Amino acid sequence: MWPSLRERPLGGPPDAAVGDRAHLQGWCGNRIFRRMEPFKIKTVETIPFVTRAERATALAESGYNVFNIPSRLITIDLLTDSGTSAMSDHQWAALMLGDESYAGSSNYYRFEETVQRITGYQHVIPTHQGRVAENLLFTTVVKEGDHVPNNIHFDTTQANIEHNGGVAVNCVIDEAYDPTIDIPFKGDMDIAKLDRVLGEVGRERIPLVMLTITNNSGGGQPVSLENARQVSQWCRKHGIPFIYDACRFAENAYFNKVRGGADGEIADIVREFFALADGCTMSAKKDGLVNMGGFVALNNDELSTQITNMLILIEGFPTYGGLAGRDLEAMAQGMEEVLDERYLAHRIGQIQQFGERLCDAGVPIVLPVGGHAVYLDAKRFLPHIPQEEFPAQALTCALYLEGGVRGVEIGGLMFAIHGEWPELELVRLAVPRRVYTRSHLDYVADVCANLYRERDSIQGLKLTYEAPVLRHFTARLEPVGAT
Ligand code: P61
Repeated sequence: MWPSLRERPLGGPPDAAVGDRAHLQGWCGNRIFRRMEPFKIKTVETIPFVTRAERATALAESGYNVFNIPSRLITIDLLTDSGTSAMSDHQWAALMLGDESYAGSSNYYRFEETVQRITGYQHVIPTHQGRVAENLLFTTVVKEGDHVPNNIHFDTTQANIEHNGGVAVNCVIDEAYDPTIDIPFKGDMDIAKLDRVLGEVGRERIPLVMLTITNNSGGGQPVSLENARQVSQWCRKHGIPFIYDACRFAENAYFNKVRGGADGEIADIVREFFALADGCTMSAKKDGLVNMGGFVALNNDELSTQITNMLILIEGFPTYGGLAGRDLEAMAQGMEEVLDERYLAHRIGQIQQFGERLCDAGVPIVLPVGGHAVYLDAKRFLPHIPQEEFPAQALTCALYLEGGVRGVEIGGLMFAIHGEWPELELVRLAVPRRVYTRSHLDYVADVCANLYRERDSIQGLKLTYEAPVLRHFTARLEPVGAT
């Protein structure tokens, strides 16, 4: 049976130094990393504090779009977990090993060997971030009218597919669209929906199937190993390539260990996942634990050659791909560190606790708590704001005004394109890796709780400017009734 939020196992290896092994495996090992960071802090960065009046001015000047607010005016920045990690001492040391040769940098070979070992894929093509990996893949394989299924496409994959004339189709299980349904693997793909796409457009129109681990747009929810197996079998049966969007592959593997999807070492679970597919795109700004970096990894020789040729055109030579040699070294180190089970136990535990605090205050969030973020459910938080008035964006702005907290809207502003509104109106509070402590997140939970008590005073927004693609980055809005 799936236990209640608080009773849920968080996992984490037993700590031999602390004593009785059986006892530790029972509950103490879990609790250690739930309560305590498995790292010490070597460098600190001062947090900005700004007055409410300054925040109100910043918000109005930003066009009610927190992307336009300078970071010096943000107290706790939960806009994204992407590129915002703190690097370890070993990663900073790795930077000193940078070999900035144009061709054949030794850092590339370490990076290549690391990715090959972790994923099992043969060809490793470095890019400066995830969307370039997507761009390279989709410009090579997607033709006008092609359909690309995914559990839920992230906005950059969707935009890159559409930019090439393709159609991005979301095939996640129905439960993913109900924030109140609490099941362990809410990122799973619905195989019947894959069958439906196949029936409608035919095999020739599906150049690949993607699976996003964890499913960012649906609440950071994990995909089970069993589901990945089913997707793999489906793809093999129909001769369609299977590619992961692997940004949070280690968090996904850890969830499988603690929620009952898989056993063994994290590295082995990761390998088992990757072995089911033909390749992946990766933004290493997440589970690569670096501030910049990404890659495409593939087994197919011909596709890799085509992508490499494209890489030379838009990013750089195949042994650096838009990155400095030192960045490749730090990325290789980060890819190793993220597999540490103690690190993952703390990471997932920290976010789980953050979610529990919000639940205790009655704040509506997406259940279960995902891997890299807590998602506020704006439809339930602000039922008085209709979807056309961007409730999740209104809540994002209100959080900034209330406590200098920056989240990101994942709702109509991001996804209502071509006149269709998404099912979910969420505010994602994404937690950077190894950056904030529990007390920072307690502060954010208090800000959310205060705001929830005053929710009736929050007003909807209307657009005053929108760009044709990925409009949420640069959109400008104003409160309804402002003019
Ligand atoms: C994020 F507001 N994610 O979650 P790149 N796939 C997946 C991602 O989560 C992802 C990429 C591909 C970000 C950054 C971000 O509108 C936004 O390295 C599952 O960012 O190119 C990125 O990787 C792309 C935030 C991206 C946004 C777009 O915060």
